[in-house]
Order: sequence, then structure tokens, then C-alpha cells
Amino acid sequence: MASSLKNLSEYSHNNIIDVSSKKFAIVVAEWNATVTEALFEGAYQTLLKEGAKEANIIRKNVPGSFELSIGAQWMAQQPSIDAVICLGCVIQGETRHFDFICNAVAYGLTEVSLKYNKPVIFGVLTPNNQEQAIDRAGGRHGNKGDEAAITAIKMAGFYS
Ligand code: DLZ
Repeated sequence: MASSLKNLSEYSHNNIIDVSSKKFAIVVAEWNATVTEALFEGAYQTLLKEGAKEANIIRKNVPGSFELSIGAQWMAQQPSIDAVICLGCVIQGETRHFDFICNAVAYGLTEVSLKYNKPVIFGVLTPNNQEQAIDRAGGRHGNKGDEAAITAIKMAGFYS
């Protein structure tokens, strides 16, 4: 289902575990900061709403989405971290940067997840323009940050 048909902030409570002792890292790209700050707010508030402790949520910034992979790796390699949420926004431009960055980050986050045997969540928007990004960062299609946080919780409870 396209995200224009699904509200990103709606979720089922199936497989939502007790996260009061789980530790989450949130890695945030600074490019398109208005959007990524809104994604962070969504993810952070959703984790708190589901019972995560403030002290168990670590935030780290990276310059752009391309750097999310190494940021995720530095977080995933810490044994105490249960899941890593990566948030970015790559807007389709007039150069081929878009394809290179999107492909690199999707591949990089998958690699980190498999290497460290840990959930690494792809909370990266890849819209055609700023308006589509805002629609998915707390606008009319919900918030991709909320979706990323719920995905992290569900994956952290995979074996429960
Ligand atoms: C260079 C670049 C461009 C053109 N666009 C974006 C973008 O839309 N979103 C994003 O998160 N980052 C962008 N970047 C920066 C790259 O992710 C990266 O930080 C630089 O290429 C330096 O490695």
C-alpha cells in the first residue's frame, strides 16, 4: 500500500512488548532538518508513549542521510542497544544524488542490521518534494517517525 493511502501514525498493538527496560538509539540526519526534527519528535514521543524510559533513548545526529549507515553502526555495536532507528529525508532533486544516497543508505542499514543481528530501522523519507515530505512528517499522512518507532519496538520483541 502506498504511504498516501496509509496513515503512518496508525498501528496495531499486536506484538507490542514491554519496552521499559529496552534501550533505543535514534540517529537523525541534519539535511532537511525541519522534516527530520519532526520525524525525531514522532519517534521519540511514540517510544515514550509505549513505555520506554527517557534515559534509555539516545539521540545522535549525522550530517546527511548518507552518514546514517556509519552512525547506525556505531550505535548497533554497543551491546546495550536493543534497536537503532534511523531518520532522514532525501528529496528528489535535479541531480543523481538522490539515487546514490537512497540506494547507499538502504543497503548500508541492511548491512548493519545483519552484521550486528539487531533491528536497524529505515525511517528515511524519499519524497519528490518538500510538500510530500511534510505530509509524512506529522502532516496529513501521519509521521514516518511514529512508524519507525513502532517497527523498532515490534522487532525488539521478535523473540518474545
Ligand atoms: C548532498 C545531499 C543532497 C544533494 N541531498 C540530500 C538530501 O536530500 N537529504 C540528505 O539527508 N542528505 C543530502 N545530501 C547530503 C548527503 O547525505 C551527505 O551528507 C553528503 O553527500 C556528504 O557525504
